[in-house]
Amino acid sequence: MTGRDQLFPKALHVGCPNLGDRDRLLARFNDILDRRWLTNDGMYLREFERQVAEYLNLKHCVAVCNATIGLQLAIRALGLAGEVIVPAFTFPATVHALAWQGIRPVFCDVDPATHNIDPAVAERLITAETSGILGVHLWGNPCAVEPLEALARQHGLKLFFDAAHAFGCSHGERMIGNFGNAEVFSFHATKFLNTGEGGAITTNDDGLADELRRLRNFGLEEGTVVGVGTNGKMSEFAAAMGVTALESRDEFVARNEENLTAYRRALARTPGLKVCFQRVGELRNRQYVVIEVDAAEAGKSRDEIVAALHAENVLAKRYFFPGCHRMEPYRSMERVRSATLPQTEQLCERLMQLPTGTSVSSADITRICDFLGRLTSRTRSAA
Ligand code: T4K
Repeated sequence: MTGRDQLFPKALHVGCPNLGDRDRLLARFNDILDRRWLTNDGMYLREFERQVAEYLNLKHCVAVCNATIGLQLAIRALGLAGEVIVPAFTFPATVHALAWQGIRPVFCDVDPATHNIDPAVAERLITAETSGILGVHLWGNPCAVEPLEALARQHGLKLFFDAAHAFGCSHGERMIGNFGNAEVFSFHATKFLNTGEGGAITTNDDGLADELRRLRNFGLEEGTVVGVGTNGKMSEFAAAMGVTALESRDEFVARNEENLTAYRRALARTPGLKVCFQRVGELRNRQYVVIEVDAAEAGKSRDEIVAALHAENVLAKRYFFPGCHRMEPYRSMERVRSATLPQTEQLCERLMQLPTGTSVSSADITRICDFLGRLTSRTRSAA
């Protein structure tokens, strides 16, 4: 550091956890200790799964230790093989889950309006080797679900979604969690609703849910191993955090909405910085404040702005840079080397995320945005 005062003496993080009521959480932790039942299909696990299924209005919630394992279980339970079409504009976990199961990811470009997989491009990527499509509801915005469902039906493909960002979001009349063959949520500490580490697979398919429960628990069915399995279980402590966080979910969303509105207002006159995604008549959790930087207008690149924010202890993120197609082992794969993903490239270069959640106040946002205003106007007046 330079020795001068930073804008924030204590760092402001993207992804600082939202916490439910501490007293109720500690009472539940005590209850778990008193019962001496810490994991393996415990009372809190069952209650968390029941509440999630009820909230999302679906048949089965299979809670797991994280979304990455959840994706792997879904891939295996759906019997995927060969190639799966997936966006490169996502967190590496989405793609690693495929590769971990021996599947070749085929990267599909995204729609710049939603940042999600473009069904028209996906259609052109289907080959005899394709077994499925894995969409990502990035930032909690639903994928183009209906065109993807039509595509999957037409070509006999499995369709499932990485819904890591989309807990509490809806599409049309239905909650995310109900689409495709299965959907996978993350309850990692940085997510809108968290269990420390955690995730869940949701489905309305009874047979698939049974298989997922077996795979999660070493392939055991009523005490007998009936096939290969792994350990994907969620502990009672994580489930109790989930139950407690669910009680505060409306408060979390309200804070995120307020914060987003504050950013929108404060940045309205800052050229080159666009707050993405307007209000829509559907539920959104607003877990991420996504800013698109137009370097020509702002007079500074996205990376320069992020570096300037970091110097002030505002730990903005560059999700998702670089795209998965630019990482090993994917970038050396033949089909990836020849792929062109112009929209993905643009977004990887232009997006940044600013802090939000219950630990961020409107006064914090005013200071961040005033700083951004000064930063960009300084550049413009110097030009
Ligand atoms: N699919 C998608 C689309 C995803 O975005 C993710 C995860 C997954 C699948 C896989 O889900 P899980 O298997 O994790 O359930 C973070 C998270 O670790 C990752 O879960 C998340 N996506 C990704 C978008 O963000 P990093 O590498 O940015 O983590 P890190 O350690 O830099 O933390 C982010 C910020 O949060 C930091 O500024 C510090 C702050 N933070 C973090 C933790 C853990 C806190 O303030 N408190 C905390 O406890 O990946």
